[in-house]
Amino acid sequence: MPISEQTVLITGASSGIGQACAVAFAAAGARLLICARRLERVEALAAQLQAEFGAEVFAFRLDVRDRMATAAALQNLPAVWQPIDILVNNAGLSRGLEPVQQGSFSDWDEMLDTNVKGLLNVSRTLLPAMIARGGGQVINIGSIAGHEVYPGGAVYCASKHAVDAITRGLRLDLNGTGVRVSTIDPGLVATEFSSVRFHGDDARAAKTYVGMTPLSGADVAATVVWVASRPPHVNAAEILLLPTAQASCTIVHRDT
Ligand code: NDP
Ligand code: 8X3
Repeated sequence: MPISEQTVLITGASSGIGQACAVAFAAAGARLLICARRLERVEALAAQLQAEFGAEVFAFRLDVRDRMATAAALQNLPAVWQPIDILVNNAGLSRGLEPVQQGSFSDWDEMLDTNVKGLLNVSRTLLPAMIARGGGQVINIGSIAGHEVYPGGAVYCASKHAVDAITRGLRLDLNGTGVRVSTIDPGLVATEFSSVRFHGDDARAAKTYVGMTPLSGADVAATVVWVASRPPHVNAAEILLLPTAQASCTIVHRDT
């Protein structure tokens, strides 16, 4: 089915990669469900996409950590917004860069509750309907941090290793159902990610991208749309998407 005939749900659409995915899917003609905690941002994005592309967009507030509210919101979507063909599990964050022995329990809870349990909360709610229809697609936004571990990143990396394990486990559990499961695993992407990691210290966040050209949200979004537009018998299961200047989590060439 062409993208223009599909309904796509994107979590974490208020910023960065999720916002860029909304733009890319709207440009491709998809119907869009966009959500995040910052309702005013997703509502403004919906208005922009309607004006720019004539897109049909429904924006709503969702905190993926809240299991009951997530199930209620997704199960009570207006009938015209069912079925959902493609789920982009993008909502996620890092907090802190301290070694484990100095780490913050609340930072750990936030990362694990969002990146791991939040992704499961949304997927668990939407998968039964996809299975019943005999098709659908889950595209997880993993990370290079799901392939490697770096100093100070133990818990964030653990959360993205968990996304990798869940992606592979889902492919086993869903085999034969017609539902495709993919992960797109970016390296450095210039978004609000580092500002969030450093609790709003934007000067420190900016240093993450000094002297190199990171990926943009649009670079990742183009890959998400490419994965979503493969024919039904093709599953682009896993893509590691890096800036050319990045060879590993810690080996990044900088012109400084
Ligand atoms: P941003 O901070 O720009 O965007 C993160 C998005 O996640 C926001 O829309 C935010 O919305 C949403 N979000 C966070 N917590 C929740 C929650 N509890 N419930 C619902 N939505 C939530 O960062 P990115 O765009 O970079 O991050 C998107 C994904 O990409 C994440 O999973 C991240 O781990 C991954 N990633 C990022 C990389 C990078 O270098 N930037 C590299 C590899 C992967 P709101 O605050 O409004 O809820
Ligand atoms: C984000 C990439 O290397 O900052 O997932 O952890 S990294």
